[in-house]
Amino acid sequence: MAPSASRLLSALLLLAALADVASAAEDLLYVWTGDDDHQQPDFLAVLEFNPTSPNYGKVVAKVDLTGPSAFGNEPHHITFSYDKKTLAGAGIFSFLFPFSARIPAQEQVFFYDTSNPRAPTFNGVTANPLKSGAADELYPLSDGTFLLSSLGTRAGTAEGAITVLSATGTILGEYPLVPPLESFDPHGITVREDLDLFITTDFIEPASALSLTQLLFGGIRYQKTIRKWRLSTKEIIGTWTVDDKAGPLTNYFIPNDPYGRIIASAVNANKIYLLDPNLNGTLGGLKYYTALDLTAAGYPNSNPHYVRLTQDGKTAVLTLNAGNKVLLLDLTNPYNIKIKDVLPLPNGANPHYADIHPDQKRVVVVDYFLDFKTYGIIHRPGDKIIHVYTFDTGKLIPDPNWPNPDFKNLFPAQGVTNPHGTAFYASGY
Ligand SMILES: [Ca+2]
Repeated sequence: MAPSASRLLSALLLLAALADVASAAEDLLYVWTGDDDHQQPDFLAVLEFNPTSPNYGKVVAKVDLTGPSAFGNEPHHITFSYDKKTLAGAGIFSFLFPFSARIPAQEQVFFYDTSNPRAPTFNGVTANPLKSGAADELYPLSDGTFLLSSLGTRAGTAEGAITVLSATGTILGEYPLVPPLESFDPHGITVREDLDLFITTDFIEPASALSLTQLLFGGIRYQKTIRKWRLSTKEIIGTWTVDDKAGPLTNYFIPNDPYGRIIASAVNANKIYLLDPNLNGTLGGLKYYTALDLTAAGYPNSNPHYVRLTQDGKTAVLTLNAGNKVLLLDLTNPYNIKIKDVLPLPNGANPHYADIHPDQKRVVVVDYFLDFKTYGIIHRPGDKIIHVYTFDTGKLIPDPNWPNPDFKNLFPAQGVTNPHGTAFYASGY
């Protein structure tokens, strides 16, 4: 063999060896889970997510919270830090526990050490924002910090906050310094560091859904505002006012879109919006457009919740929480989103959270939203099943190897448990 061919062969063998390492890389699904009757600790479940493993969908680890704040948090959303060595999870009910006098001020955010991804640990690292309650979504920034959205104050009234947290639970700031006068109840967060922007959606005023205070509101107070922030200064620099009582829940920058446009779901308006942030005046103003009207499309009162985009920005998966469906969407023209496929779930499934795996072929859908029980008037307990669908064929197809773990009975010692937010630990992508 000529020397050049020999070198080529060596290089190919090395590449093959590296490919083997990549295929052996970790592929795990973390599920932030609440104990339904609040009698056992809330916990993090780790499920095998490698589709070639005989243990695909089985429990790899279960890590309970410990300490006085371990109970009744109603685990909501979680995310990894940028380096994936820390997982931060928010408890949307943690702020209620001063009323129940379990402890004077329950911690609201919990940090797991994920240095060993198959055996994460909880070492008691927590955070408790001073100004805000109803802790909701977290977003990791490249400097190692997190942005946390909180829907309301410590009393559950309007004027939530965005809190900046370190990976060790230190509160680095609570924003904005001067809140908007009304309707500031942030839920969804989407960030483009390259544009120095982040966007938040004002969903509902939490107190309007609580038993103690709901009569003052006459029903759930859905908000109608979406905020444009400068990331570096954490200032609100613009506001979209969308349909009255729209209830914007989640929002995502279209990946790499030169116009910086955003897709947002509006629960009560039953619509998907396209938002134009008016970068350099490119499109002529801070405008929004109805990109998909679900009522007009034949899905009235369906409550769109999580909309997740593929990395090419051309496809999205959407959960209909009240409509009990999962939709596959074509975003080729983001001003006129088309429904490509509809996957019906049983009545009462209540799909809420969804996330697309980095492989861009599988989507996780979690059937649970919130069950306020005696605390309030939102009762969407779902069937507590986690689904996996493939969608790369243009259809939503249940993954035949995924065992559809049912959190009603997956952990018998806890009784019923409620899976909410998930996060992928997927190396090699
Ligand atoms: Ca229990």
